[in-house]
Amino acid sequence: MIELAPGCRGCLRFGAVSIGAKVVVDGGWLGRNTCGYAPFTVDVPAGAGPRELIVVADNRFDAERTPMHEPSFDFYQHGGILRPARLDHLPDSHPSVARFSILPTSGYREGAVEFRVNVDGPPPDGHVLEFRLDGEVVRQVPCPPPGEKTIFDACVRNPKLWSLESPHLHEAEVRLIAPDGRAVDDAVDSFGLRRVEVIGGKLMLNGDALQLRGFNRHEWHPSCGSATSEAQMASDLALLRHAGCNFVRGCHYHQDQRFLDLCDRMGMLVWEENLGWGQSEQVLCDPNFRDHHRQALAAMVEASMNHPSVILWGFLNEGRSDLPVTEEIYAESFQLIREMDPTRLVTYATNRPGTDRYLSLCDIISLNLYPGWYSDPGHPDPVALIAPAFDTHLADLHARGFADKPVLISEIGVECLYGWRDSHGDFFSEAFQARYLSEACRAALADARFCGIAIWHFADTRTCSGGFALGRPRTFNNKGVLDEFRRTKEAYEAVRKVFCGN
Ligand code: ADA
Repeated sequence: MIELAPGCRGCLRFGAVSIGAKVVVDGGWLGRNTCGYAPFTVDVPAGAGPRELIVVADNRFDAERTPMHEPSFDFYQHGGILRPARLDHLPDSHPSVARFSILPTSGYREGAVEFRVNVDGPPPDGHVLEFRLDGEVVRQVPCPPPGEKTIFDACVRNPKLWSLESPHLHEAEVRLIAPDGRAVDDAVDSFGLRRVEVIGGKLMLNGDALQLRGFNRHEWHPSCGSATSEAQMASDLALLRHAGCNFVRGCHYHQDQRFLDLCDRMGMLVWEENLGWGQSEQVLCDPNFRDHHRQALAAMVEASMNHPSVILWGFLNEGRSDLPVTEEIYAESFQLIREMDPTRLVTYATNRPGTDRYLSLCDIISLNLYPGWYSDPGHPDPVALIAPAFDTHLADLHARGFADKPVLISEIGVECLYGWRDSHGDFFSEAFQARYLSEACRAALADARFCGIAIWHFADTRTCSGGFALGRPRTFNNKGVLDEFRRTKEAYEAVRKVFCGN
């Protein structure tokens, strides 16, 4: 049951309901969602007394209704309410703040930021928007009509940079003031003054060269599936930090806002990407899929825009970026992100760099490589293939005119079964994975042409069943350096040594 305060309409804000969701209040259908990881909102009209709220979470795959999800993705897509939901009580006879973003601009060192605000609800009638930075009023402007955006620059009075060593957060607030001087709505968020950019082929944070050391991480734990607790997130982040990481790729979907809050506070950099995993040519060219993809992409950028930890936006992991017919979805996705947020870098992870057609659109080139694991069967020493594979790809990218783009190893890894040892240190053993990842990290970090590495992956996760499972013992993706209970494999310590330089 829900009950709105007298004189209020409601806005239900869902973090994620999977796979598809319908929201019904008092028997009336008010909204739906078709991407199980994307945040969404549902407006609830004013009404007195307790109301029945039903959230129908439908875990069936349906290519028409929920085309973002496919049963063959290499991670288990649970049904249900995965992330927190809340009900905002909004004044029924006044406009309210629908969205607000605050982005550091080129004068970030001096505290320069750009505010953007949208309101919704009834049209304003003498209402004013008041902006505060760290509690001080910086501006008052007439409230725009619903659907129109107010954009303006402001400056933090005592700016402190957000950095890895000192992730300082400032606070922004927007108040909607009625003609009688009462604040009828407000929105508060934290933000960081920092700049991520590419200069001369180098990835830079606040003007300093940045080398990313990190892991890909799925939101998954055996005790709660993808509905992980904040405590679990914090403990995962502590393990990442202990391993010397400054970066996590949130594969392969929208990140939980609580996770991003934790990353903001600890100075952990994040790649956030739209739901996607190896979509085929048919899917990428389907107008229905493209619509859903666009909506989910916009929902991601809108939800996470204020987090200083997010430095990279991504989408369509390992999609068919090697085909001329998929140009539209790649071009429109880059365009949409850059229109919404011109301050961050945009990329996608490719597993076909040699024939990829859209790398010129990327700010950084991201390679998913598995030398010696998915290639060269029977090679006597797969680990010896890593450095030459890196060199070959870099030489190829250079020859194709991409010398000005930083290159990230966005995935590399091998399967390892927790506790498995054999006298040869063979495939699936802890010793093999440790040797392989140690060499991958060494080779990537030693080469200045790479801006970093994100290992595949942090912890073992349940994957889909069916044909795929034959190559996935236990129906798990076992390439974690931790098992699913976060017990460390040998590789965790091996990677830590390289990342921490000891
Ligand atoms: C791909 C994919 C990952 C995972 C990995 C693997 O690179 O992006 O999600 O499936 O391969 O383990 O094979």
